[in-house]
Amino acid sequence: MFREVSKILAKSSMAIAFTGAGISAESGIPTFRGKDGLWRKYRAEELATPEAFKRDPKLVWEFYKWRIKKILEARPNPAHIALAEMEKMGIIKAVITQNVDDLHKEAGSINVIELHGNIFRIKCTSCSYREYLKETGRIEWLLSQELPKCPNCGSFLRPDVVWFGEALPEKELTTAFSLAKKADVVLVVGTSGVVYPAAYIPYIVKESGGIVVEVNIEPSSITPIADFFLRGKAGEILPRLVGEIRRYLNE
Ligand code: BV8
Ligand code: ZN
Repeated sequence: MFREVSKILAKSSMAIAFTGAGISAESGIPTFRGKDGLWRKYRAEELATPEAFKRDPKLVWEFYKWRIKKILEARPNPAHIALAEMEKMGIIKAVITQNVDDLHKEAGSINVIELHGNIFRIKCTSCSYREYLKETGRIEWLLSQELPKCPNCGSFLRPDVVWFGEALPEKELTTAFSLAKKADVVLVVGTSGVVYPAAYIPYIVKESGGIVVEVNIEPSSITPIADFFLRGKAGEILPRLVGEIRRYLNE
């Protein structure tokens, strides 16, 4: 199975990756629906919504500050690094991710499409103010705030991520869908495939005649349409794939 998948990836002309929370699990970041996917007694779905923010912005900010701190302690794991390798080898043309943890870019991936935003970006709830905290160096400031306010207009700031019930960013979504239409292979890594419209990506590849390769520790909603299901941890499977591809290319 590994050899066959490596050959398919090595010979592909337009392979893309589609990733979810599972690819960051081995970096110590809790997934959404796994057993560790809880924060206090809440599920992310209850807190990652505009209604929750309206009702209790302090609680929602506590949740996001907790996640920022977890992500700051995290490093890209061998799975993120393997995908960056595959991009360098000219195999993976883009990583389309549902994750907001910045770890694909930290691992060296260049062409990363963030469908659900980025936890290190904040935006104003009223004016167009937006800030990437890693650029402005204000992460510590943010973590010290109970209710961060816009420096422009004084309104509440919020994480620049897509909450449930909110539309995905137009540009990223259209780019992701058009890449999926052209892709001859999609490497689906660490996603339960339940969140839409992101979860359409593998279906679009399939419908356009592409091959679906899934890497997950257990079957997901995508598995029924997967041509190959590599069961296991992404941090173990992806580096093995890179090794196999290297061997195949050097034959
Ligand atoms: C929209 C950012 C419309 C925030 C996220 C009913 C009511 C209300 C809404 C809906 C509904 N039915 C459908 C919807 C739509 C809704 C949706 O799909 N809900 C689902 C839950 C049913 N979608 C939306 O609301 C979207 N917006 O539809 O708007 C609209 C349109 C136009 C105009 C206005 C409005 C917005 C969805 C985006 C939500 N934001 N994140 C934040 O992060 O704080 S989603 C969140 O879930 C994360 O992005 C996460 O990545 C994503 C998906 O989850 P997964 O990544 O798959 O993670 P999960 O934990 O589920 O799975 C982990 C997998 O990894 C597992 O399979 C596990 O086995 C595997 N794994 C674990 N360890 C490993 C591993 N695999 C490999 N190796 C390992 N080591
Ligand atoms: Zn403002």
